[in-house]
Amino acid sequence: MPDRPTAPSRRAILAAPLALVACRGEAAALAPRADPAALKSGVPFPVGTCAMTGQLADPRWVHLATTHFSQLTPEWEMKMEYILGNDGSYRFDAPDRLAGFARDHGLRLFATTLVWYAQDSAWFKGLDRARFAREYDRYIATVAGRYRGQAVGWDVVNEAVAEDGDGLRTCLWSEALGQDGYMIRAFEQAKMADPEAVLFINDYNLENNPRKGATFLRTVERLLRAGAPIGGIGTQSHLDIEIPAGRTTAFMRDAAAFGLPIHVSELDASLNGERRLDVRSRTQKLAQQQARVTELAQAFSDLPAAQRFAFTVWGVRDTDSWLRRGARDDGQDSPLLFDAAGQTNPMFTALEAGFRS
Ligand code: 9MR
Repeated sequence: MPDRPTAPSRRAILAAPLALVACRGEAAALAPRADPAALKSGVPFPVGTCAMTGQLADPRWVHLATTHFSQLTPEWEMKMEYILGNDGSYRFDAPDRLAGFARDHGLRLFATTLVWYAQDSAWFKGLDRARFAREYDRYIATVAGRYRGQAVGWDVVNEAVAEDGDGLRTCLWSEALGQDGYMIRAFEQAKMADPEAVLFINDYNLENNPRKGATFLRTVERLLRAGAPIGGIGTQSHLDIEIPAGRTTAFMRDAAAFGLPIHVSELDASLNGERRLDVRSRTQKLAQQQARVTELAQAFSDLPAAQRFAFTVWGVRDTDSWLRRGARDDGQDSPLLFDAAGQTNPMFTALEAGFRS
């Protein structure tokens, strides 16, 4: 049997959630389910979520995370902001706990992130050129090396493309080591530190903004040509539910052309768009969210088996989401699979439908 199903038609993409509703009845399809079958069961690729140590003592979170998911990404405690102190010291207590939790519960560990424009360091800024490069290498070698044999993959470079998709971001790392240079170097160092891990370049808005998606893929091509050992493509998929049908499928097709494994690395789908005057009902927005999530899951499921690295949802319950913290939190947004009480949202059913179609 071929492992590559034929690509779904645009009509099938549009019809999928509707068909589901027709089959099961609208109320049944959308009603919260307290104890649904495990999301990961019967899905032929790892289904991930993210975690922070603060959640490990919450039995409801642990139940949901270990029942429905088979892979875990530390949400922030394996990043430089946690590991590297202002004096250049390293700390690994929290990331080690998360790695231990994954191991103890039979979950694959995926690690993020080694180099990110958004996380630089006052300590690095004080170093002369030669020391900067040495410490950059040492950071990657130490951190990636520590989880060698545990982490199946790393986001080596995160969010390198400019917000509007016009070129690359300038950051502490690019200024010291060159625009492509800092990325190539990071991949080379990570490869030496953990030769078995799949090394990802990861970014967001790649489907939401086709210009950014194209710049990202051109960057991947250029870095591969320069010899960077990129092993996979990460598309975060913080979905804009307003994008037209077909856009996510188109990006997935373009990304798949490299033949590399693909990771949907941080799916969430906020109900809050940019519209200034939005009179749509919550039901309408949820339907739009479901359609886009089903499309993404279907586009991923349609990849050749060897390219389906994992599909990760960025949090468990709505209230676990970064979108429900601080100034962003409107108390209403529902960007994830489970509500605050741990019952399924319609998005759960939409994801199931995409995985199984
Ligand atoms: O959800 C993450 C949040 O808890 C952290 O405070 C923040 C900074 O580390 O990162 C958030 O995750 C981001 C991810 O690492 C990269 N893409 C965007 C995510 C949401 O901001």
